[in-house]
Amino acid sequence: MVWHEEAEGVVRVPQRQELCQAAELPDGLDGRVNAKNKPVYMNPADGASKVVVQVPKLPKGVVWDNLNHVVLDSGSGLAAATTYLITGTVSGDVAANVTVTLSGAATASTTTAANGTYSFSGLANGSYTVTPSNPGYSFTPSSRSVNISGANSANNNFTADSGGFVDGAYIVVDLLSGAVTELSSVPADLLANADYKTTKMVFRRVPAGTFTMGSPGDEMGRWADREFQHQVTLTQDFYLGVFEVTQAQYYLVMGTWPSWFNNPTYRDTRPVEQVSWNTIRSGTWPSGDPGADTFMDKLRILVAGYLFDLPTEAQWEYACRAGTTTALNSGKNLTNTDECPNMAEVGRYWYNGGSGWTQDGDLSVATAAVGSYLPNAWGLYDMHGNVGEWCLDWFVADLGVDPVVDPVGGATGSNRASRGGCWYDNALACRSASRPSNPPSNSGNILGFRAAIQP
Ligand SMILES: [Ca+2]
Repeated sequence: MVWHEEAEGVVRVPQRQELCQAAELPDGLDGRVNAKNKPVYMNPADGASKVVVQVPKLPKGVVWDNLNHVVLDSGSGLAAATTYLITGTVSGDVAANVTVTLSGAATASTTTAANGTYSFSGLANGSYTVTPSNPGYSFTPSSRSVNISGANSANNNFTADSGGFVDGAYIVVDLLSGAVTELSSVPADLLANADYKTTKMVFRRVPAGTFTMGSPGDEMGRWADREFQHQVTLTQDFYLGVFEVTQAQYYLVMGTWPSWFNNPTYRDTRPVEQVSWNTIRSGTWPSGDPGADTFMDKLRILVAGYLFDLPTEAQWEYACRAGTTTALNSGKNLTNTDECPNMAEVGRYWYNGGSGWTQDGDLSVATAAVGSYLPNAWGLYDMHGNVGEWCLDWFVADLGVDPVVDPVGGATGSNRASRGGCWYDNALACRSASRPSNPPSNSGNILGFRAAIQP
């Protein structure tokens, strides 16, 4: 008697029917049971070849589990099952793409499927802990202890709670009056009303949380010596502009039009560029307020009571990713390091208008009007491409692999981090993990910024 077994001692028969007992299944055959309770084994690579066999009773010691798999145990007299499954579901405010980690007798990590299900297989008897995590969400229970002792463990379920974050919390600053409006959801006319790109600034609350900064070793186009993956915990909520700061917004704060792409017909909703770190922030960092007469200093004076500043580099990547672990915050990876249709969806870069750049050009070339491409899951636009975005940090190439809390960059340095790539870049430079930097006095037409409100 030969059983079709997988490595973990589980026979997969996807209907709760009786088990084929005597058939030896050729390699590569998958099984199902037809309406007459007869299993039909069909080679997925060759739908025409099938084998029909008889269905006897389940023998002693063979049981169905909750996944309609047949499990052999030691009482069967057959091959003993030596490994097991832990399965469950995440539901509530988020289900798909939640990270679930396993610790204890073995360690592993997976992500939930579109319907929230997850599974760990190949587990020996022992004690395990299962913990879900997703930026911005809490889970009930926060973890589960699972003891595996001769059987699979199913229904290890969790409920996710956004804490209201899905509905968001927004701050709208009116640059003409200095008035601030706090909203529980994004303005319905965010894209249709040009005020939000000219006379007002819209900030979204970004929740405290933990994420993996850097790129996996197999990410196409990665910068291997400066994208080491490491866990970053941000302990405090902050706010981040949903758009890059535009030329009109910059004018209302600073009274100047410094940008290279300065055609008056198109300039208002374009991101400001040719602005150095020293001009917009200056002062000292990793601690200290913006310098006098910088953009951030003047904005703090115009709108009192809020700590307007640049984001730290870790805040920037956390917000850019919005829970994704892929090269782009759409959940997609690159298909080509240079010209890539997935990049073309999420921002202006060389191959969807950048290469046609002229100083007097319209919005179809060089920089795009902010908000012209798909936002990420947290409603932030142009994190990929358009203009590179200054961050607070002194740039440090090697951020290491150890977990860190509220990182603020190097104590000193020669360059400040400037993230996200720009209209002049190819796709690889615009990835979530890509880490350009520039001297703080640089003010090229590829560099702009996005304002944050620090806690
Ligand atoms: Ca950008």
